[in-house]
Amino acid sequence: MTALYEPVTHCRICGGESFLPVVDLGTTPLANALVDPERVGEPELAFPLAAIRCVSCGLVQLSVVVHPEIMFRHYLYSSSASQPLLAHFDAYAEEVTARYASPGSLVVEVGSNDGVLLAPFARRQVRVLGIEPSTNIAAIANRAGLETWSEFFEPHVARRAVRERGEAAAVVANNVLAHIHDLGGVLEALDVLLAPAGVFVAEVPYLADLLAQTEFDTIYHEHLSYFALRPLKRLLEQGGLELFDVRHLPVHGGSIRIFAGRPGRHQPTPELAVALAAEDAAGLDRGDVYAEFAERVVASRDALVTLLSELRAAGKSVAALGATAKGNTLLNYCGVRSDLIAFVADTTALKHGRLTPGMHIPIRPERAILDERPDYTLLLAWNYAATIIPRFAAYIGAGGRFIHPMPIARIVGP
Ligand code: DWN
Ligand code: ZN
Repeated sequence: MTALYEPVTHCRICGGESFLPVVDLGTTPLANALVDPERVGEPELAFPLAAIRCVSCGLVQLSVVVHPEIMFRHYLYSSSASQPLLAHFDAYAEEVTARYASPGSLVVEVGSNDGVLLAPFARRQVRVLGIEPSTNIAAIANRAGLETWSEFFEPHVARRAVRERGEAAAVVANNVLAHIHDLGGVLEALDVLLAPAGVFVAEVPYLADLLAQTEFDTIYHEHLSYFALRPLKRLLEQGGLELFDVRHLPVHGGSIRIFAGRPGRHQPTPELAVALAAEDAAGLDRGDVYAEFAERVVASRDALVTLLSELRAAGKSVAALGATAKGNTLLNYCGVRSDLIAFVADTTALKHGRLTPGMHIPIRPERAILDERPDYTLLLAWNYAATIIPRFAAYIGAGGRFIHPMPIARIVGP
């Protein structure tokens, strides 16, 4: 791929060439391309942001693929900045170790970010290796003693891992399958890397939740695919793996953790059959389900813009919490600039002092909410509302209120 982006002409799972529209969010900058204030006059890269659905296998996907080197070589999202993820990944490592690994066996993580999951595996005496294309983020993991190769997960990287470290008892991949265009290459690499009884464990945001909760903000250029179980099952089978278990999790607005292995190695669970039946019943193959989703997206945008405009007219101050990737879809699609939101607070040091892409709202440390006490705070990290709101009891006690934007903007609080 040499151009900055390419249109999708063939489905990345089944090769189908026929697509139906799902939703069109306009042309937006990259969700994690935060702007240096000194370069604010320079043009920003912006790309079409629309989701389409493959008529043949049902995979919902973006209509374009932006070159991964542009999006992922230097990255500003660090998993460890989100405190609730630490407990999530500790429990994850516990489960995978108990079921599939033992002290000394190898666990490889694809898209291992700053090592937030490698660390709890390492604490359980498992040998770990991270594969993470972002050089700046991989360096954080390496500094912490968690060996991480700054690479995309490709067959030649898997061959090197086997040569140098041996076959893997488990390969884990969290919130990364959606970022990868060449899924066939991932399956090929897994075939190289997994031991005969090895297990592939992946977490992906679940399409059924995205649709049911109108989570349109989770659509951005990094997320090329929006997975349901049926297309995933097909993808795995094409690559010589069998889906044998699944768990539905609340993380990131609703995700699934899937388990796959070589055919016949692991008994398919009753939970998988139940989840597949529930998915079939949800109508993910029905056009009206998507048409109604697209209508709710417009209504959600209008409700947010109306609420923020009314608050401004009433002289209220408004900030936001969480300089999230999804927040930048929301702000750009809704056209929310610094006249409506004064600043965005975030725990990630790498993001401080920069401006949000497109809308150019300044990003400040999280304590700015407590220092400035805006009348209202828009939760751009709404997926963490259950932990953020109690942490800000003092802010609420002093009269501050949060706005939850999903599925439709509403003021939350006592
Ligand atoms: O797939 C992806 C997901 C998993 O993570 C990526 N492509 C990028 C990223 O998406 P996101 O930025 O929408 O994810 P989060 O996890 O909602 O980001 C949380 C952001 O909010 C971080 O920048 C940290 C910040 N934060 C905060 O300021 N206070 C988070 C919490 C929990 C908090 O209390
Ligand atoms: Zn397809």
